[in-house]
Amino acid sequence: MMLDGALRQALARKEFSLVYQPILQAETGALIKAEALIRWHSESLGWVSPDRFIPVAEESGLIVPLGRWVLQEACRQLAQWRQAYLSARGLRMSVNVAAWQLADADYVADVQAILAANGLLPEALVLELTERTLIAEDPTIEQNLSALRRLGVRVALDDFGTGYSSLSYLSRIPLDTLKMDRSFIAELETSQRCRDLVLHIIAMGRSLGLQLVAEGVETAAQAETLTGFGCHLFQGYYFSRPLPPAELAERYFQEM
Ligand code: G
Ligand code: G
Ligand code: MN
Ligand code: NA
Repeated sequence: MMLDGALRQALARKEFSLVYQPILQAETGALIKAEALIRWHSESLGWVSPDRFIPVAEESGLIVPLGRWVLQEACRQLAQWRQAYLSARGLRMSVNVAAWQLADADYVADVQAILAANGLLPEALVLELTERTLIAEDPTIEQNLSALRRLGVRVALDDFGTGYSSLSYLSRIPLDTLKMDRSFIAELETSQRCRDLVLHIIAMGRSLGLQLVAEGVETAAQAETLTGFGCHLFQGYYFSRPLPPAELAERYFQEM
């Protein structure tokens, strides 16, 4: 397959880059985290969406070296921002992680080495996993997550509420953060059932001591409703699309 072939060469050809989407505090609008999102410009295929190539990389196993590159690049960028800007000192980096990466016996050591190489404490890193990652109930995945959590790395459950939701994850997996899927946020203003659901997801998450992130916030009305419900953090086009690093720095950090 064309895509698979091009993907195999893309790392060596340096065709990948990362953009960063701000995750902001609901009350103050302060930048708390940035989510690293991969982009691929292929010499032969042009721009290819991660929705297309991430599943291919997962099938071929290429996601392991690709995911390691993402983690290295995101940590390098975070360390650079923290060094260059006072207002970036408390910033955390959120990185998407696939099941294949977490199932790798070397993953914890890899993460530790990458953090150390960039002079970052584990607390600076958030790993985003989806419910899809957890349905495997792979003991290595759960052991790695527990080990990472004990080190101080933060763990977020992404796209929460879609697909394979099981409340058992909330008791079994050492989570810090729930990211409510944008499909719920999109219906906030039009569906009373959706409003009720979001309200109760937030209440449940808060009572478990979790941080709540609303994804896909696109309007002021959504942000206002979510603030009223007690949501902690916002991510979405209303605030910012994912940005190239220089643009994020220009918008959010002051020179020292
Ligand atoms: O940024 P965008 O909406 O195009 O991302 C599409 C999908 O690709 C999202 O589900 C996102 O989680 C996923 N994705 C983006 N970057 C990465 C990455 O570095 N690793 C993994 N595993 N998934 C990613
Ligand atoms: O699955 P995950 O949450 O990791 O993917 C985040 C994806 O959501 C990114 O590809 C990003 O481009 C997209 N995204 C971020 N904010 C919004 C938004 O406000 N609306 C929509 N439709 N997509 C968004
Ligand atoms: Mn994500
Ligand atoms: Na998501």
